[in-house]
Amino acid sequence: MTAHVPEQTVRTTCPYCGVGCGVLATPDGQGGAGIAGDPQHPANLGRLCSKGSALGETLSLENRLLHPQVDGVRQSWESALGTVAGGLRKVAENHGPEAIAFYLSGQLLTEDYYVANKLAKGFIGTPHVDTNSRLCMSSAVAAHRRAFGSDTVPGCYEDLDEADLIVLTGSNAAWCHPILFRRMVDARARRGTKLVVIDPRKTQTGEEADLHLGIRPGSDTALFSGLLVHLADANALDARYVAEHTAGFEAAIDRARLIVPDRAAVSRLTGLSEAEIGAFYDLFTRTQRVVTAFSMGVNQSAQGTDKGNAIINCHLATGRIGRPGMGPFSLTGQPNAMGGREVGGLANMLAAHMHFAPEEVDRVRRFWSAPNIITGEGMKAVALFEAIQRGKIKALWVMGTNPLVSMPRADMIKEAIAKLDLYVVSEVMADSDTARATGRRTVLLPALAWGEKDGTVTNSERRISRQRRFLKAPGEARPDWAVLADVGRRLGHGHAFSFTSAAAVFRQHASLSAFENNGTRDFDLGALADISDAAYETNAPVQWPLPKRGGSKARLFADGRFYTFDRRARFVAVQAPALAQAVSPERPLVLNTGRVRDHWHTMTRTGKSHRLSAHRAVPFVEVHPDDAARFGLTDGGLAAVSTEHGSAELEVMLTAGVAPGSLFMPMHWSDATASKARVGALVRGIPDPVSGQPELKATPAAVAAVAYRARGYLLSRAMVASPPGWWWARAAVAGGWGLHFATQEGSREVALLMRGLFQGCELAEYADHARGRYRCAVYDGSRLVACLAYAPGEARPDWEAAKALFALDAPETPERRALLSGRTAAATGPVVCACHGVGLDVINAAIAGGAHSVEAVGAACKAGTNCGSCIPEIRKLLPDALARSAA
Ligand SMILES: Nc1nc2c(c(=O)[nH]1)N[C@H]1C(S)=C(S)[C@@H](COP(=O)(O)OP(=O)(O)OC[C@H]3O[C@@H](n4cnc5c(=O)[nH]c(N)nc54)[C@H](O)[C@@H]3O)O[C@H]1N2
Ligand SMILES: Nc1nc2c(c(=O)[nH]1)N[C@H]1C(S)=C(S)[C@@H](COP(=O)(O)OP(=O)(O)OC[C@H]3O[C@@H](n4cnc5c(=O)[nH]c(N)nc54)[C@H](O)[C@@H]3O)O[C@H]1N2
Ligand code: SF4
Ligand SMILES: [Mo]
Repeated sequence: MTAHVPEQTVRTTCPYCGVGCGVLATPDGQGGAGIAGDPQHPANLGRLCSKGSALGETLSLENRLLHPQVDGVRQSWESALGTVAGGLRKVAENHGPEAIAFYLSGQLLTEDYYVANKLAKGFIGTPHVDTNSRLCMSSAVAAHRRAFGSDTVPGCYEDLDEADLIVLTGSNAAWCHPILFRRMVDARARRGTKLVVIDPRKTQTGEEADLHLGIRPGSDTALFSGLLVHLADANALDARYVAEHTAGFEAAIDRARLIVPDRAAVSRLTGLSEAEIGAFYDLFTRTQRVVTAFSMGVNQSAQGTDKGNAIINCHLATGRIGRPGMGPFSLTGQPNAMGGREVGGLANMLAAHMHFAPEEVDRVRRFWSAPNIITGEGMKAVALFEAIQRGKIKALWVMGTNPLVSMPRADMIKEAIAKLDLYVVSEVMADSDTARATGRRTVLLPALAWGEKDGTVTNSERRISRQRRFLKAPGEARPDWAVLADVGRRLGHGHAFSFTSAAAVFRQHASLSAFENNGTRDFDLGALADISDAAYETNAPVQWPLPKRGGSKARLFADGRFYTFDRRARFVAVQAPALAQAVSPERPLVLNTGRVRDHWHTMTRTGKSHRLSAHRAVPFVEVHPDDAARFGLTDGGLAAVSTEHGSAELEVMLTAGVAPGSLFMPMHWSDATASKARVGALVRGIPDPVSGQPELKATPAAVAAVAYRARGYLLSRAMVASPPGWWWARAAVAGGWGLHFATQEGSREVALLMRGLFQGCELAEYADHARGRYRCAVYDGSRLVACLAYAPGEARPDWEAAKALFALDAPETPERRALLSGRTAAATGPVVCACHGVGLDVINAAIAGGAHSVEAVGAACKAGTNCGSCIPEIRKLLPDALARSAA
């Protein structure tokens, strides 16, 4: 493919999910850029999902952190880094280096991560370096290490193209790995690949499946133990493979039989019917080319490591690993989750896939010439923040993550941070919840963002791609690696931190991976150890291992040799599922949490895009209609969800997609974007005993309706803070910001408030105070600067039409009237297609008008014709709308 690429276009990599799509960015010279998929990148071959396509809308400098600050006061870098280095030195002197901790992120570039890890573990001498990857894939890492002796993802994306059966468990790939999911759907069209989705919720991914297994939360080990038993009983084992390349089969199968002696036991534990279980087991048994891909429903569990091993056991038992179209496949979440593992960013790793065997510690010590090298594991995220709370840790440096939102028991995290003697945050945004928290001394360090910095990331299939700079550095922001190196020099380690470029850091990282390796470690980038600056600049995406001699490998373990001492893989005897969710009469429901299609995590970046904010504009909780009836909830009304640890107020979304007894809440809203919707505050987070990854998908919870007098929205050009005591949620809209609110105030008070807020502007008002109704439009000359609607009751007024008028800037008279009357012709319904802004009503109208396929809908109204992320939703609408129009 040699499509014309303009000269100023830069090849880079999407900063969102672990699919790792290639992006072509063409700067517009004014701080923005045109964005397109890179047809040459093997992960996406030119495609981008809704989030990737909207990257250009997230580049504004609004709310960016652009200058260093100490205790809220702007400082020079010199002074701020003096405070950091001085503070670290003081804590180390008074309390020992182990009183210092780093909390890093799978969104840092490998180069940033490498320098942070080296500084902390080699030179400051603290083992307490953990990362948000603890919350993300540390159970997959632990399962890999138990089974393979190394943290190796054996397969590659082509295996998804070549599989005949893809089992997705604990993964909503249609929304969370959309471009990979499209490859799976393509495989189905091309070769009839079957798709089995295992998830207590019926997500968009489940909607697309040939078989959806709505298992009871946490029961994956029972299902896969049952599968192992079935494979044995059906004579479907690869006995030769098991004998020659593995160990521990007997113990594993004995345990599996103990957990699930028969099909009825599987049914009892998983809540599935024996027919459903039989259908899955038969499919798995008779299909040779099977990929079992897993994600957070497996990892974010108090039993996540066992879940991973229960899956891997079935692949080892059938020898379905390391060959085309088959294997267990951990889908990594963050763009550089894999890179973090490579540098050793987790508290139980040292560096370059080495751990704490004495010879490994010695090897890294010699390579780094590190005087203070640590000799054992540090505390993992949950324990680490508990130690801060107990006063054991005195200094914390947070980089590239927003733990006040994303950590379990997040209210405790806030209290803990307040106790720190030194709290350092490296951030791109000034208003993240974590950047707004304070310790006794707080230092904010501005980081360069995507598009402004250079480095590498590694995706789910071990492919290293370059992120390249295409924008000028704004304000005083700097690359994270350079700031860390600066602090290393200030602490007296000039020789070890003399890096002058990202390329120089990368070379050292690659050299360490190859140092005294000789094939003993899976992670080896020897071929890149001497890469020149020029080659680093132009390097094409490449998969590891990449040893000095011998090329890159798409798949590992093809020879049946693993990284254990006897080169055999290990079966693991897993524990019975821990299903006691401890629901009680006070908290009778199980709260599941996760993601939506168009937002990324705590929304610091996707929250800037009005297209991405349109799909789900308010924080919500999914409730089954039976539970809604039981607890007196209505669709679209507000409800309080509470757990032992905290509470939130959210809009109720009724759906049969969640099972009765379960709730689902997205993780995206923070104190910066909603009054009370931080997921982390509610979640219990019991850690898995092996990996330390906290359970984020099953917390006992209660739900109750919350009544406000009225609801409404405010659209404004500049951000307006909600008055205290109101329920609110903010979303970007075309031309400004939108606020959905609920309040106990009456319409008269709200009218007064608007007049006060917009003094000096002209207010056009419609008021019917007797019926508690109020609307107003605020003009500055001919320019519409704000508009508000307020109506009694619990239904959220639809703002789609007002949003369309607001986007116009200076509306004409008919539109001005429409704003006040609330009657507008062009109702479109909630947005389904983010790329073209096509609403539900428009799509339903197209279907009613004869568009009876996804393609026909696209031809009629453009929905689904750009990135395709909404195609599963459109497909779901087809039968519904057709049935309705037939009725
Ligand atoms: N749009 C979008 N995409 C993203 C991200 C984002 O923020 N937004 N984040 C990225 C990151 S970092 C990650 S980690 C990935 C996460 O990607 P996914 O893991 O696909 O996403 P989640 O929504 O967290 O959880 C997946 C599913 O696990 C199910 N689940 C819950 N409990 C169980 C259980 O006991 N067993 C099983 N089998 N399933 C269960 C949930 O119902 C949920 O549908 O997404 C990445 N991609
Ligand atoms: N309840 C619940 N909690 C969860 C999850 C869940 O499913 N349920 N999922 C968990 C998972 S899998 C994950 S991965 C985490 C994600 O949770 P977080 O990591 O907390 O989420 P982000 O919003 O991605 O935070 C990244 C931060 O880094 C900043 N940033 C962006 N680029 C840079 C940079 O180059 N340098 C620096 N220094 N900063 C930068 C962003 O502005 C943002 O504030 O959440 C976890 N928490
Ligand atoms: S699938 Fe979407 S979010 Fe993930 S890397 Fe590709 S474009 Fe980015
Ligand atoms: Mo993640």
